[in-house]
Amino acid sequence: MLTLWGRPTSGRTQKVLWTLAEIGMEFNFILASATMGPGGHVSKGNQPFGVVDSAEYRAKNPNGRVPTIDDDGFVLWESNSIVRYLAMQYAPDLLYGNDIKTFASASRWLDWENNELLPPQHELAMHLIRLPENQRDPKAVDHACKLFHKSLRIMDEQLTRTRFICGERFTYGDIALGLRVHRWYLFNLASPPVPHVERWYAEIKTRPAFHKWTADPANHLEG
Ligand SMILES: N[C@@H](CCC(=O)N[C@@H](CS)C(=O)NCC(=O)O)C(=O)O
Repeated sequence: MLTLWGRPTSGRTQKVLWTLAEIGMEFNFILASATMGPGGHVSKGNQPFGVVDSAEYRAKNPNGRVPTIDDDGFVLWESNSIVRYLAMQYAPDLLYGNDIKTFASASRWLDWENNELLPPQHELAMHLIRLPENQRDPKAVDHACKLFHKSLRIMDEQLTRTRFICGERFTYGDIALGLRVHRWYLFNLASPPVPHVERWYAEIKTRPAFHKWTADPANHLEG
């Protein structure tokens, strides 16, 4: 059976959890982190889940980061690569229509999420939730909001033309963006008007797989 190391509050782990839920795969989930634990972030004095500093884990993932998977002896780290591996190995029809151009298009949005949405959203999580209040910086929040708004507008423009981010079918690209947009709306910040993103988000939220790990606000707002 596949084993996943990570934590549900990690956006990168969430990409893998949602993908596994779409595929409908059983797996072992081992909670692992150097920065967060059951009580929240270590900066508030909480104990981390650990595991990532052990020699056994470092032999699998020398970065000591999450997520990592072990699929019957095949070990893989880097969240985007894990999502692409799972899609190709277990659900090419469901996650990219078994079509190379659709695969590449979804891969592009997955990388875009990593490059454009993740960095400002990480800043927001730190300065709104995870850091102790006296270490939070409202300027960092403002700056991150501006960057996130710019990306939301880019998504909105794409979604004026297509039902999902890569066209008329759901792909693994929608998983990465869906997770970030869900977290964004849970932060309850002022948003630019993005009616096509809202229409798409409403549809994404009807997927049963979204409800398995991603929907729960605790996985986004606890820290
Ligand atoms: N590029 C790597 C980055 C991995 C990474 O930085 N993961 C974060 C969680 S989202 C992490 O391990 N944080 C420290 C920890 O939880 O110990 C990936 O996408 O998998």
